[in-house]
Amino acid sequence: MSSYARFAALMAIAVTCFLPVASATAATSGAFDDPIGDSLEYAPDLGATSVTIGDDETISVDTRIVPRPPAGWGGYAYCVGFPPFQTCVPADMTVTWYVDHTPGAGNVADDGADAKVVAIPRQGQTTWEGSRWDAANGKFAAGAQPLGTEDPGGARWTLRLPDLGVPRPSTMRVWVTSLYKSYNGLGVLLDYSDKAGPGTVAVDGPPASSVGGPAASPSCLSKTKTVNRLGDRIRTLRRQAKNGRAGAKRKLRRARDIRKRAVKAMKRKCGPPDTNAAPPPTAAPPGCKLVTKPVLQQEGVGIHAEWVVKPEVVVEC
Ligand SMILES: [Ca+2]
Ligand SMILES: [Ca+2]
Repeated sequence: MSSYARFAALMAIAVTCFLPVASATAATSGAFDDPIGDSLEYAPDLGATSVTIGDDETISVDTRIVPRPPAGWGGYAYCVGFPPFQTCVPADMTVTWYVDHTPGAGNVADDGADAKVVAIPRQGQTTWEGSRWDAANGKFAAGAQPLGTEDPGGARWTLRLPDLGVPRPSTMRVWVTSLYKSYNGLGVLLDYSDKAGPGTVAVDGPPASSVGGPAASPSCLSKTKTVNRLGDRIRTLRRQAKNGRAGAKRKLRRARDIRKRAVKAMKRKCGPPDTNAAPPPTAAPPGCKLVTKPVLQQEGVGIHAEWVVKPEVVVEC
């Protein structure tokens, strides 16, 4: 019990230290609070959270956190034996920020969350993951990696709004959950958590269409349409040739030649296609900047290939 008394004293100091951390009062920011002291062991104790939407399309979220024993921030759950013959078991610990920006969409089991950011502290290092709800597959799919940092009193991450699929304007709900799970030395499952929020943050306009960046040129879009139309024709002719329809083979050869030339013309108008499957960059090196540009992309392969022009974040130096 004496250790709890010490925690209570620490907690009082923590409350005094952490409560003044409030959000800036810019138009697009918000904050919500959670008491320090409602999680005294195992799960990291969440405090105040502030959310800031930058003019540069970034969202930054800062949460004050007090790590708790026995594992602190990603340490060991327990050790067996004595050094040097000691075996230590790492704790299974996460802090998850949920973002619900679109009503009626998102994961029902997570209260409608459309995106989330997870920090996984483990033995002195924190792994950061970002993901968005993929309705077609019924699961969160990995997205752009957040730029996460920690300080002695909490954790902070930054992402671009489009990386989380946040439309402008919209009203976001944000909440944080810290979880701790592990078995103790006797094989009993320890399952602890702390929850902060939700808080709401208004994301001001411009409308989503201008977030996508400049539109592709009309001639690029028209060339793309031509190539896709020829693709449709080739698929039809291929079926007809397979069924032995008279003249289909000759027409198919001709359509393929025309499509080849049309693809060349499309690439001239739209610029080189993006063949890089890597996630979009989240930060630009010094002297460069992130810009949103219409980029030619191929969806599907072989005879099912379709060309689309999509806004994409690229590094421009
Ligand atoms: Ca708390
Ligand atoms: Ca939602």
